[in-house]
Amino acid sequence: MFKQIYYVSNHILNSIFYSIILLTTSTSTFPGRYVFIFPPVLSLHVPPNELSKIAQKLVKHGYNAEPEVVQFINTTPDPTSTIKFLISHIPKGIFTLEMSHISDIYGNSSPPSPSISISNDMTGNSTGSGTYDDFVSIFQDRLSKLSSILSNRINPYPLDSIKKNSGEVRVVGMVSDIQKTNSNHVILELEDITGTFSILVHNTSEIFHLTDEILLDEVIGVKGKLSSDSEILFAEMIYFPDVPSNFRPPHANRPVQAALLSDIHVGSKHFTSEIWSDFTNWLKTPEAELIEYLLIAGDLVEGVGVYPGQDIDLAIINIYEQYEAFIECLKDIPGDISIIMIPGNHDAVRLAEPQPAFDSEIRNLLSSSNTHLTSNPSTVVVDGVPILMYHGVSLDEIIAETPSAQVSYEAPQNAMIQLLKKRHLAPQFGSRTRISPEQKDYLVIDQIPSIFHSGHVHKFGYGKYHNVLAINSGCWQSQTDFQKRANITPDVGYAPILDLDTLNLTIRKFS
Ligand code: D5M
Ligand code: FE
Ligand code: ZN
Repeated sequence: MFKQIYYVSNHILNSIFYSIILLTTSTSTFPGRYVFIFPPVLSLHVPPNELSKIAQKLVKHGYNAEPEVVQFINTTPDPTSTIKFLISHIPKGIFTLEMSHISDIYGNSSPPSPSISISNDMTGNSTGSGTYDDFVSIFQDRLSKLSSILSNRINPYPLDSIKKNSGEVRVVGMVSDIQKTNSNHVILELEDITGTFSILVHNTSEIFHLTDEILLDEVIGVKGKLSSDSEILFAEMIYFPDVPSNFRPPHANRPVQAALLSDIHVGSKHFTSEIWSDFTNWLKTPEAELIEYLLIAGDLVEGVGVYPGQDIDLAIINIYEQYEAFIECLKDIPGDISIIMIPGNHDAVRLAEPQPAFDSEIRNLLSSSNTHLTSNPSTVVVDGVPILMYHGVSLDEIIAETPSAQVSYEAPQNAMIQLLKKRHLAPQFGSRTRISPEQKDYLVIDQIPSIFHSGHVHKFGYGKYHNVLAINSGCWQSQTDFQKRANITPDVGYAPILDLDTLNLTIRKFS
């Protein structure tokens, strides 16, 4: 736990007030950043961290642990029992717990949790009232979590003490400004809890291409040399919080499968009901007998009033009737399959992320013995396999702002991989993606998942990054007039089927 003065730059305050404007308006246009000037220094308090409590318990038993292990323990229903279970199974002579040990232990024994556990569900826990303190808390939580990941790797100096050094220094901070100089170098402004510092990335340096990937408000690390007057740092290395390249994704210890879907859009004139029926009929065949889980990453229904003139695209104009029609679609799914669902931007919840899993009226409609509703985002652990579910609204922004041709609607998995590198689901604050101020930042990717599952862009794609499988599962809605005008050809009727024991993917396409 720490209590300290947090230096908040004008940039963050600008974003805060810009976001208040976003949260209190329902316009679908996105004007540029506003400029406000505020005093720089605030006093804040941070609540004790669950993760540090777990780390302390492990230390009491004589063990250290990788941050990912602590995060994993935190996602289990009863962290104290998990710690006892792990300690009783860890081989003699090992005193630092790594994720590989966790996989080995769970590979040989049953996990001490039910086969579905959901972490990070913020439904009913929203604390965001839009006050100034909420905005500061969410930034402070983001900075503290992401800088602790980086600090373990590069052992940085606090930004306010850099000038006392000379030669090589390492720093970690949140990107509060990005400027191109007249000579085409990039100057990044970083800030931490002690102050700010300017970093110059020279256009001839080997790392210059990385500046294309950097977004405002993400947390990065930099190693470099100080200028002779110690006023600026010349970057030689840039570090993202990232997924370690040797990450070993937890897997199930029995043959069992999950189907990953997204963007059903029931209620739209373009919902492809016949293709859906082909899929649900296939679920009843022997080929699908190992499927025990169905995960849906949002946009369950088409919604109402989502964009101007949406009425002409609606087959069902009442939102409750849309959910009733959606439930009829779910009834075609065999009853022994557990269905886990998060909302998307077309669903009947607030647009600002994290999005809670529906109000009570719609929860009552959707609830049944085999359905599980959870917030967007959530990490859902099925048979020991952590699956990060995020609808994917920020993917539009990542695709628009990343110059690389690799990051495009044709390869949505590459935009998802950018989010994994940044360990944050919507890095840029106050831009297109709306973010609700909460005491903690639910959009930080705390626990590294085996699978990262999104939708939203209506394009199918998958790819591995440092052993994490990123999957965007397309949609069940044929091309809308908007998409025709924007030249978007949606990928309809894809059902990626995941083997939870091998983490192999089989693609089923229905038409
Ligand atoms: O989003 C489906 C995809 O289409 C996603 O990439 C956003 C894009 N889209 C859809 N409607 C619009 C409008 N009106 N403006 C800009 N981009 C849009 P979905 O969430 O299913 O609507
Ligand atoms: Fe959608
Ligand atoms: Zn969407």
